[in-house]
Amino acid sequence: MRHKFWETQPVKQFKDNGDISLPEGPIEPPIPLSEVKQEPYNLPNLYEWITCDIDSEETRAEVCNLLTHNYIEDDKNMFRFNYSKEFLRWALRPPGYCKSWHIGVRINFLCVHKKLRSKRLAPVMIKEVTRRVHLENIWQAAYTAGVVLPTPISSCLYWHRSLNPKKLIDVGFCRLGARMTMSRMIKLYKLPDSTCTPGFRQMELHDVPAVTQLLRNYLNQFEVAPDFDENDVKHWLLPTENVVDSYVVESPESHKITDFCSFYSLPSSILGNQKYSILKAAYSFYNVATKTPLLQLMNDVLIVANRKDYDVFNALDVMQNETFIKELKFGPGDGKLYYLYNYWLRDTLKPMELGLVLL
Ligand code: NHW
Ligand code: MG
Repeated sequence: MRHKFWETQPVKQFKDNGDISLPEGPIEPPIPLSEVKQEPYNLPNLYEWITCDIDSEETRAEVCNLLTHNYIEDDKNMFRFNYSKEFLRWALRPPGYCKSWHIGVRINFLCVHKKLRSKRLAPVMIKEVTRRVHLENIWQAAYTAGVVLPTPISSCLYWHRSLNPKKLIDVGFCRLGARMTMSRMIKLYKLPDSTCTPGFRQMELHDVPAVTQLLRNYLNQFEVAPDFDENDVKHWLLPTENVVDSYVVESPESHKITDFCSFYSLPSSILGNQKYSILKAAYSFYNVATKTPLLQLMNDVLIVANRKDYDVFNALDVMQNETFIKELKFGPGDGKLYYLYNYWLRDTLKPMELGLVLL
């Protein structure tokens, strides 16, 4: 398959895959900022660039509305991600973000949506955001997509743990298998009311240094992972109601933080169901177990998510997630592909070699 746009970009091309003569690292070196194109890319007539002010309640609502009606759907178009305004505030304003990277396109009076597909607008938007990132002297990026582009560094799979099997079946998220009844299904996925690990509690502000240490030590072992400092941990992991939730295990004896787990909250709209309109989904984020077995820690997170009324708990097969996925009754779902922009990695990575979760 030809990729008219991606073949012109500094990303690993399919034809070079596995070429051992190429050095790992950046594909194109940085250039002086004065040589980065200073004017925005041209848009077709009647379209104009805008910078979305994510701090403004009104703009946030507009972006939220655009995504709610036009963002990612599953293969069968039964569900569509429904990012909340609070989630967008969190996802789009991490430490080091620049306002100018929140680009939007408007046509006169009308907001961009489904009707503007297949007009080669995506390449211009990607080039424009790349140009603005270059102007901040940043030359690499990581991204994920459901579609195959040149060239994934890894292909991962989503796994789903039913918490509310009745609703999941009602909305068509899963089906009753052969020789399975609703009541057996409900029993199969039933979880206890309270967590079992002593010292398991929600993360608090004063845990930030300890959690940062735990995470840094843990993420070190992966081929691709974020390099979190305390500021990042505070932003990405400190609990925010209905956005992100984190738990620690504080040793009852030493009061040391020995384990950590987290999930983010990303509901989906249920398309065309009479009874339900929203699927409440939790997504496994970063988990570090040094003392508590990971399986037990994750079982406790499932208990918490279930208590908070999530319908399903999702996890990618990244990091050490494979070690609990089967045992904790997750079932397989869609794939998610990971990519790097302007960085050559010789070999494709196994999901377990990835230490990065993107929203
Ligand atoms: S992935 C989610 C992407 N969004 C959705 O799936 C929502 C629903 N779909 C759409 O809105 C998570 C449209 O279908 C989109 C494409 C806008 C996806 N990534 O305008 P045209 C992210 O957000 C290529 C990258 O005609 P369209 C991560 C496609 O292969 N490229 O298509 C985003 C073709 O190029 P080719 C994608 O359907 C990371 C060209 O776009 C893509 O109207 C972005 C066609 O354009 C995708 N998901 O609009 C990269 N989907 O070469 C960041 C299609 O094959 C890179 N395409 O001819 C790093 C930037 C920063 C660098 C800093 C140094
Ligand atoms: Mg387009």
